[in-house]
Amino acid sequence: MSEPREPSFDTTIYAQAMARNLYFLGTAGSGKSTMVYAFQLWMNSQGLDCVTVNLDPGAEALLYSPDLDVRDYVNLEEVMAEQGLGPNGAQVAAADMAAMNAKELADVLETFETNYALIDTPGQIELFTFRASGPVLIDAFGREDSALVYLNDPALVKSPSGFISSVLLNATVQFRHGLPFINVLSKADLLPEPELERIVKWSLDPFALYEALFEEAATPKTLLDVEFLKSMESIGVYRRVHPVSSELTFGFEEIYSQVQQVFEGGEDLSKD
Ligand SMILES: Nc1nc2c(ncn2[C@@H]2O[C@H](COP(=O)(O)OP(=O)(O)O)[C@@H](O)[C@H]2O)c(=O)[nH]1
Ligand SMILES: [Mg+2]
Repeated sequence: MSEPREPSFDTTIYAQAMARNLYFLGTAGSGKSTMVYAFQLWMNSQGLDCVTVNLDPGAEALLYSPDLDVRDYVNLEEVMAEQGLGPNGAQVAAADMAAMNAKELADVLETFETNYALIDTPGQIELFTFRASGPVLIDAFGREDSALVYLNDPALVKSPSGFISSVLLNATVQFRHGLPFINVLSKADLLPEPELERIVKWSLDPFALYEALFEEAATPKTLLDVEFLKSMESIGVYRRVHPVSSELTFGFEEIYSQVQQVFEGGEDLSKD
């Protein structure tokens, strides 16, 4: 069994779709697919038009019915059987195959008359972020009209050092994709109110995070965490997190307002 080789992609930029593309990214299980579903319901309840796109060839049971679905182009089971790959190798090969279908997917996306495409990305963040396939799909769908919605998992950000790890990871995602970035704290319903407030405060005030780091433990690693934090702050990737619960439909107004600021400087498309 051999490691799948990354193919070379034609980097010609395809025709751009009209919709604004929101890519939901985050670690496995951070709540991307659930948020795409819940955000679509919320947008529709506000009279806002959107479509959903699934870019995860390995998605098993989705709550929403994607308007555009990569599984119609790439079948993970077939990739495993035909290429003799295990589940991880097949995910990598399938991500590359999704990118090889980028033009076809973009052509379909372009036919939707809608304002927003809510785009669900593969479970494992590295597939969309570190293989060429993510950027290839973003280009095909129209890079100009794109933003990232990054989901920070409460399981990681609830400790001060975990919060730093999450900032490092989302900084990597920001560098890799170079797109406007909306920073979400997902599954906010799982955190008691004081804990939620503490995390939001850390995201607004790095000094509060320094203090919490030293309260947590003062080890040689703490000093490293502080150095990481200082550099993230100085390069401008340290951002406020916006709590969201897909379970309780909480926080979506704020995400939508962030989206509008990214694309319109605040103008509301629903008022057209
Ligand atoms: N309590 C709670 N659970 C959530 C929320 N969003 C997602 N989940 C759960 O988290 C798990 C992973 O969600 P999923 O959307 O599949 O994550 P993905 O891998 O990032 O697409 C599932 O069991 C979801 O039911 C939320 O807002 N609140
Ligand atoms: Mg998912």
